[in-house]
Amino acid sequence: MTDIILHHYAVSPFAEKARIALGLKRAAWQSVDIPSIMPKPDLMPLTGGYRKTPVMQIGADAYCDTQLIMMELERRLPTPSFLPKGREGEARALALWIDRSIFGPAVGVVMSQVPVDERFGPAFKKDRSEFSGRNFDPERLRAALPIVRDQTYALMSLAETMLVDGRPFLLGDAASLPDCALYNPVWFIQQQVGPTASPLDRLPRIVAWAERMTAAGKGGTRRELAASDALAIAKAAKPEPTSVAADDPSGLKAGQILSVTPDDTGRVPVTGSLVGLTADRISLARHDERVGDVVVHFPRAGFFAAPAQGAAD
Ligand SMILES: N[C@@H](CCC(=O)N[C@@H](CS)C(=O)NCC(=O)O)C(=O)O
Repeated sequence: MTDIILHHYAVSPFAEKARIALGLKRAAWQSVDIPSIMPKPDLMPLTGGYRKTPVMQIGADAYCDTQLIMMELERRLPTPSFLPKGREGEARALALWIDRSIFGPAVGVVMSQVPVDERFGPAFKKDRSEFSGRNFDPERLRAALPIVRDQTYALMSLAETMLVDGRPFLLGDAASLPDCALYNPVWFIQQQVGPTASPLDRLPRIVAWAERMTAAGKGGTRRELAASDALAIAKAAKPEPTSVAADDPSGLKAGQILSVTPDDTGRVPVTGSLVGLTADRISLARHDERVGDVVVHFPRAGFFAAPAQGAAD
């Protein structure tokens, strides 16, 4: 199989979701270190504008959003599986719920307590204001601590309840998609604030579960790769074949020029020619001088597709 390349940076919690998944699957993967703020000049040729972290590249295919990255990893490395038999929808829905509801307040818990400039650099606040569309103001963040801590507790305690019967992981004996999703905000609080920082001090089962996740996710081998080499790998490769479902209710057709945009943060549209469409994935072909012909894949949940004017590069 062509190598898995993860474009990411160390402190990114969504990247940690992908890294723990690669570890659980004992994958061999290559790591490209990207900036934590814009500009990201060596990522843009590959994604066509998608700026979030992480992005997974395999040859000339770029996979955006961990929702899709996890499913693609599952397809390519089916063992051990992240989708318990007969509970695939449940596993995916729970992971999406965690990503969408727990991550935000957990980030608030971190940002309201750490010295942001010192830890993430002086340009971080401006970048994240643009990224989120909300003013990343330290005073406002500090004032919100009691609220975000309370929300994080209320939401994480639902996961804590799942562990009350003694099961080692959220859906049973093996780590699955929701475990990787929950690891993201728990890891972020632990790394940035402390191993049992509030509200984790009131969630002992989650703290013990996180230790099990860390231990189980140590597999895998990581090799550093220069961004320029990753782009050269894309240029030398051909994208995987894809197809457009003719009966898709959206009415979108192969070859249509579309823009795909995340519905929440980092709303930068990516424009390309529609080459792949399934119930849960949308894929655009693009061309860039530095990478040649590439296909960028997005999940459909949480991404808007709309007809766009102009060329696909
Ligand atoms: N829904 C996305 C969320 C990714 C996300 O928000 N990542 C953060 C870092 S943890 C990000 O992109 N921050 C801005 C940046 O890295 O430029 C996913 O599942 O991958």
